[in-house]
Amino acid sequence: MAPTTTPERTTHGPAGSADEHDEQTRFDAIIAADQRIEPRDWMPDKYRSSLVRQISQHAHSEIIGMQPEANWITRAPSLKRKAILIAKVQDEAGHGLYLYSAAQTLGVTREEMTQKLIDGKARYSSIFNYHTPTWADMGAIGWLVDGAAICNQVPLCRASYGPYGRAMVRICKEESFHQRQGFEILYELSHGTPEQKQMAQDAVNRWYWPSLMMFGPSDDASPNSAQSMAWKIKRFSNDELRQRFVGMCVPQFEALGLECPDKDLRFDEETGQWISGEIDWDEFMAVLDGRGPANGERLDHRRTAHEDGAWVREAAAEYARKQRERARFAA
Ligand code: BYC
Repeated sequence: MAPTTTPERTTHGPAGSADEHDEQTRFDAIIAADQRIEPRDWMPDKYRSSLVRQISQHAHSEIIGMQPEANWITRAPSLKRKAILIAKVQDEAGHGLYLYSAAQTLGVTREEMTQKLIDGKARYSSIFNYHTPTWADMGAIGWLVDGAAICNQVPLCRASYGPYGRAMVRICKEESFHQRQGFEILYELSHGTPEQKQMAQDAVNRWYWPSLMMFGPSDDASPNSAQSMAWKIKRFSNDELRQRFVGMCVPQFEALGLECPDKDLRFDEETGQWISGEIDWDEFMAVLDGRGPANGERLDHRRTAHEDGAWVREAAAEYARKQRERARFAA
């Protein structure tokens, strides 16, 4: 596939020059006015690199995130469930592609991003390093993981970088369906036989805490938050969004008839908020360091899929070359 080139930049002067000062002033005014930075606009190098960091990690999460559910496509309990799950996993592939495209507008190539991922040098969401031993895990992923993703991603629809914010609008719409289908799987199980209800409870017990970790480290341990919020990439802090998610889950646990695995969860009358027990940050750090239950197999699988897909990339490149050649002869 054709590599993407760095979009033409509108900087007129060298670093520290009067021109660059004007560009910075213009950039700051766009951010202050809550307008959008577009690919050809001047932007500080650190804004660009921070966006590449976040958007590429987000894209990788969508792609690696296909694996825990793809594992259940052939084993889903009915044809209808299979069809729904296939559609959901395809949606995640689409999300990855929109996000890689958004990152490419910043001058990084798809090949570079993919290479970093398969070399184990790129991050992707911690949540996808856990196993899915039962059908109920499909429900827990849809309800909790997509639920947390929506909570985190709806504010990203207003991210100051245009291509990222616009990609997020469609992604969030699709995530809402995903969340509903997960809830529905769990609702059926929790209103089924005692064994089915127990299966639903066990899956929720497995996924609840890791889904809280999706929001990132606590605010005092989040090195990127302050700058990302000043640039209006992030609109809320990690803890604010995590708190919002916990508040959303409580009535839904009740509707499902399932128990929240957080035994220390309590309602604070003064703030009107649900306060969580302590998150196991050692577990979070271990998963980020590559020592989660499924880190190794997720990367191995991605690497193999990339190698198996080499012929598709070669065929596409050859087809594009022939098209160019034909166009040249025709001209
Ligand atoms: N997992 O300073 P912080 C989906 C890293 S997929 C791994 O707070 P930031 C779905 C962080 O990157 C949706 N790494 O960072 C798909 C940073 O590392 P570097 C996934 C994490 O960026 C299939 C360091 O820790 N969602 O929905 O301000 C099926 C310090 O953190 C995690 C997104 O990708 C983590 N959980 O805030 C079903 C959302 N948390 O780069 C569903 C987009 C933190 O400094 N991303 N790190 O080495 C974001 O919103 C933000 O990047 C985060 C972190 C809130 C995740």
